[in-house]
Amino acid sequence: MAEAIPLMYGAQSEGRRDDETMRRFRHDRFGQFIHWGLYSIPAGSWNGVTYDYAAEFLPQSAGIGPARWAGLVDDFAAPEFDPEAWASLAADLGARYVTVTAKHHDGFCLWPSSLTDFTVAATPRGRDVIGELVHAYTARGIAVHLYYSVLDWHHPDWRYAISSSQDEEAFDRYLSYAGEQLRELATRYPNVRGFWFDGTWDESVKANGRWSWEIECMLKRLIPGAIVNSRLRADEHGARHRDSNGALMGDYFSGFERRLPDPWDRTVTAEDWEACVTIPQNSWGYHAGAEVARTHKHPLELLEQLVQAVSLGGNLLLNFGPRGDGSFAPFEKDVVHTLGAWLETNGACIYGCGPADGWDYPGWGYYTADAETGAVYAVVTRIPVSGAIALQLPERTRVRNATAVATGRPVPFAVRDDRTVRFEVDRASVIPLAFALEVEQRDDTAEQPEVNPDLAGI
Ligand code: FHN
Repeated sequence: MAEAIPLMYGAQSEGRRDDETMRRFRHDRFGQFIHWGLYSIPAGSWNGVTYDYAAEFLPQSAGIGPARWAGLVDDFAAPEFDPEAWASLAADLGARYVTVTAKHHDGFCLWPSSLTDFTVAATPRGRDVIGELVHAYTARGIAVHLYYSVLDWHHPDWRYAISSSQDEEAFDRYLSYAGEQLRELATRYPNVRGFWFDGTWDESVKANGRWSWEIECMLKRLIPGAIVNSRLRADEHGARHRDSNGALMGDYFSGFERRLPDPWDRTVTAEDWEACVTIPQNSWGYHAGAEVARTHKHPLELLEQLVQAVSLGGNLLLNFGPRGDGSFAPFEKDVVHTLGAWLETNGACIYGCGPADGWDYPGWGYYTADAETGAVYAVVTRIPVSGAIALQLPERTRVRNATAVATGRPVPFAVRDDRTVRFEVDRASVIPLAFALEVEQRDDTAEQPEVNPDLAGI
């Protein structure tokens, strides 16, 4: 194993955090991402042209300069913005935390920052969106993480790369601005649980690993126990997410974006991680275009992603893009109702759960296990045409009972051999079926039936 290289600005801790705040984040498993800002108003179209790319990238897609884009501030009246209704929607979804865009790449701040005029304070209603949301979500027992884009298209001192002393001076001014904004956020909203960083892929940011290290230190000093995603961090050699010795920086890996690890990839269970996913194929801000609408995932596809994430020890952050007026679109409310209803009766196999050790990926769904009790759950998301579900048991394991999580009713099963039990499921079922398995270790010293050598190895 190669000798670790000495680092000043690498990972600040080793292994999983095991404090209460991190245990809560891990237990929550399911978060709602909110992308809302000026981009939500044009929703992917500009001057009568629709751009079938992510709505929040419209300035790039349509070649709109910062001054023209800033003109949208006057249109950001958000008559339907109702923080309590947003918090109720998150609760109905079954989300246990929410991550909200305080500032996205366009630099517009959803809180009245004292460091710039480009904020909600300049909008017709001038409401402190972040402050009202933090209050409403917290009042519903929903933890809040603030999304902050280091990338800032609006700020004159932003640089994509540093290629001169002038660039360096300008970007240092920008990093000071961003650092003071983050101090401001942590000071104004001290009961947020974490910070979700984005827009850290440019050379200019990778060349400032020390700044990212200092930001992590500052936030955790201002809010003890604050949770920071790995996407903030670079080390002094420009390594991102994991330092030059491979150690995870920040508190959980946040590199799974619009994708999950393979369902059989148990390597990811070694650390905390979160995957963030969209309902359309690729738009985080609300996009009104017909082509993008055709890419919307079915709610049950999103539910399966949640179960898959939990089966591999991760969290799922599911994105919603409220419309410019502050309302949610019907397709998003469908997702809320479908996932919320399922979680209402099946949440036991999600919240507080993680990988079921020894239970390999079965193909017809996922196994999860309660991290405290060890209870094992089988969640069927791909019902075979036969309706027959075979469970390959870990060695020396016996299933004593099985019950349907949603109803608590016993579920009959047949023991096929000492490593296989078989369930019959309702082929007409149109939602994932979750079973709680009561398992015990088998005493293998007991008499084992003679194995027919002709069958050995089948
Ligand atoms: O460019 C952003 C995008 O708009 C969105 O915020 C996602 C969320 O993870 N992050 C960036 C793309 O990687």
